[in-house]
Amino acid sequence: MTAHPQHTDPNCLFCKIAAGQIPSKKVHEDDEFYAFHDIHPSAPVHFLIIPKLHIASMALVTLEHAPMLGRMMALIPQLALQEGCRPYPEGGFRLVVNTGADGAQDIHHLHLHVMGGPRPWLRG
Ligand code: DGP
Repeated sequence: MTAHPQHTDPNCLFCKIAAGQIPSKKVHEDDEFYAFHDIHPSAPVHFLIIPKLHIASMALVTLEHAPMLGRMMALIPQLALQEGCRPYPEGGFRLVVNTGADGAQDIHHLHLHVMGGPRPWLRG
């Protein structure tokens, strides 16, 4: 894969995690993406995947980001299996992108929650 120019925010917690300046339990890293365990897991498997490019929120995503975000989505199935989600269709996982204050977004660096593992962690 070719190297991509990266824009990071020195004050952003997740930029610091992706740069290794703050420790995390790494799930995956490549030129463009970093995935790590959520510090407060809500499911037996719960990790976050982020672009290294600093985008503050899903609300700020544009068409320009679409190819990169497509590559990020395409990584998720293999990482979910690697982290212990059971195979589809009996298993699977849930993806969540909290967006803005009304969407309960606490960390302002775009991230996808990947959550799975045997229920009953998820009701309904
Ligand atoms: P939200 O912005 O609401 O989608 O949630 C942010 C998530 O990030 C939350 O589930 C907890 C996680 N988180 C916050 N700070 C840290 C941290 O320093 N390390 C790790 N691994 N996860 C964190």
